[in-house]
Amino acid sequence: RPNRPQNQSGPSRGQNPHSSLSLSTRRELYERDFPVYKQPVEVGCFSLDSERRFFNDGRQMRYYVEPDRSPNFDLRDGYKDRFIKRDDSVKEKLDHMLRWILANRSKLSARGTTASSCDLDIDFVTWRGHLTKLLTAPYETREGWQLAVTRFRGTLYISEVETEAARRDQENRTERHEEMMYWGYKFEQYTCADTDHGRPDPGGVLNTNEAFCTVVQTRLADHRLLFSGEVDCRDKDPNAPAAPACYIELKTSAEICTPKQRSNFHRFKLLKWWAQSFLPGVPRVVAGFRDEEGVVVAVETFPISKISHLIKNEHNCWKPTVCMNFCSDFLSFVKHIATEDNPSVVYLLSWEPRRDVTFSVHRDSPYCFLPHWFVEEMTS
Ligand code: 0WD
Ligand code: CA
Repeated sequence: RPNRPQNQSGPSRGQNPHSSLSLSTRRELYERDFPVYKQPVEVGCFSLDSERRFFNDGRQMRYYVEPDRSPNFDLRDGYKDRFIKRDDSVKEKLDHMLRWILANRSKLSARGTTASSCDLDIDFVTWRGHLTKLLTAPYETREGWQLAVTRFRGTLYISEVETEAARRDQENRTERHEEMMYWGYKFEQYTCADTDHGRPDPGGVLNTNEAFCTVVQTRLADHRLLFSGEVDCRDKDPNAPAAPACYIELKTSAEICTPKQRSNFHRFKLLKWWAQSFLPGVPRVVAGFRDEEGVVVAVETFPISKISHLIKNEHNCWKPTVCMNFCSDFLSFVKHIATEDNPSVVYLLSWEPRRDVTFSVHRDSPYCFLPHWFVEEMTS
């Protein structure tokens, strides 16, 4: 069954020939050999400044400064008075990536390599975060997703649509939860400097509009991928290996006090951490373990290549091969259903835990996400 849409009972036909075509997320269907996943190559990067303006360069890169093993960082410091929060009601969709593509079109080898051809030599363009959701879907029991797909000049663009449930959760967040979302960013401020010789400045203003994003190219089975992900910082040693091998992902997590907490950490948190960093080839996660008061009591490095060994003792645990094979089959499914090449057509793929992935087709609808400036520039 290589790379065919999976369906327990085989494709069946309703009134619309595709309306009952669906894709299962059942784990046992994806337990086969690990698919080909080419070493991701960084083809560029971009930065978003304190006002969320795009720059086609690495000006927002930060440098990791190793803290003490138990540094007692107070993650609550500055939440009330030195915090500028990105407006998450602004839906940016793929816009920053599309800007990067327009600025770097010549780097993305054109099919046939004639100067006039502007088709990208790529099957899928998306955010890394969307692919993370695909990798973890066979193990996800709480949150579903909706992904909008448009085929344009042979390339499939994938952009997330916020689900109703996610919007409700966002509106109903408690003050405690709001503050805890700040803790992850505060840990970054305690451990990152702006230059390779600089020191972190935990007394400064923390602005979550700022971001440094890597753009990588790779291949999963027969899918050529171009995606971008936000990178927290890099190794400050100028002799460190080239990107993405010099990058470091920073995380915070509740300190682990009981065997039950350790098991949950392995089964749920390490899955998300592994999927997110494995995709762009980021080799390590530095984790700050914090207590209930938001004080970092321990710092530990997790090499991504060791995570799958760490979890092998857990009963009924997640498997990297299931994640990658599901993602690969999902992308095959998308290629199969999203056939009309048209920037104003959206194939909406919807998934809820314990259900199959289903889809619907929308023409000139509010789901359209490729902006006119992109379509026009790519067509001219
Ligand atoms: O739905 C999304 N994920 C969208 C992301 C929609 C539109 C834009 N973006 C972009 C932003 O430009 C942002 O800079 O997301 C970028 C990050 O993308 P990603 O790397 O693909 O996302 P993900 O892997 O989910 O998150 C990486 C980090 C997070 O760090 P942690 O350690 O918590 O995983 O990016 C941050 C967050 O710090 N982040 C975001 N930043 C801005 N907008 C967003 C977001 N929607 N989601 C996560
Ligand atoms: Ca992070």
